[in-house]
Amino acid sequence: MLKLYYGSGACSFVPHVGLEAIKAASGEGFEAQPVKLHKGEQQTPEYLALNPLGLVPVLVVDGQALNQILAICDYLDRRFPQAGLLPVDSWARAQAISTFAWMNNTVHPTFTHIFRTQKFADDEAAQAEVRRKAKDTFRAQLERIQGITEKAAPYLLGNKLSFIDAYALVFLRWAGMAGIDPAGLPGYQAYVRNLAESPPVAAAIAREGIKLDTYQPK
Ligand SMILES: N[C@@H](CCC(=O)N[C@@H](CS)C(=O)NCC(=O)O)C(=O)O
Repeated sequence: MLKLYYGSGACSFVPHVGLEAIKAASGEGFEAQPVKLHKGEQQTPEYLALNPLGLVPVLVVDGQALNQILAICDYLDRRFPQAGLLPVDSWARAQAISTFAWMNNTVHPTFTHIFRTQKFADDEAAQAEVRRKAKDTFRAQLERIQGITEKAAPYLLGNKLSFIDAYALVFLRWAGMAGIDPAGLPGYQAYVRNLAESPPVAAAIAREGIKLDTYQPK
């Protein structure tokens, strides 16, 4: 039995898409449990017992909790290889994980500096400076992802949907929330619009109740 704890529009979208692809490829279903991050549900004693870090995602497998996106996705891929969410060839897999790790350990925390700036500075002027610098850095990272999307066919790894496609979609939504106009990243935007029509991605979008266009000028 698989159960995913997710926050709507959060990074947990990455394993969420993976679970939808697994359901389509293998018939293995999952339970999806929303966690309202804006209401602090990730800090309840029940949730902290699952993940003491107070973060989504958590994947519960037969009653045991696993956290960290890379660990969850590696587990899902190894258990359900028929979904093809990561390459089988060792070198191609390592290259995919290289991009995946960069997204998780570099791009994602850059956005955290914009969205949850209070975690990084106490004083308001310092927070404004952290946010400004992180926005510039995030924008440059999105340009790099746009460069990767130029070779998408139609997915980042070729003809198979992978976890890194889902992460790329999450980042473009976050860009809009950070006041970065996705229209300024036209190749990236076109790739994401196309990706959103892939059935596993569309199913995760529908369950989370999110829209692609989040842009608000700031
Ligand atoms: N390194 C963690 C990052 C998880 C993370 O940052 N989750 C965010 C959502 S994108 C979260 O739960 N934030 C809630 C909070 O900060 O209170 C992973 O890979 O799972």
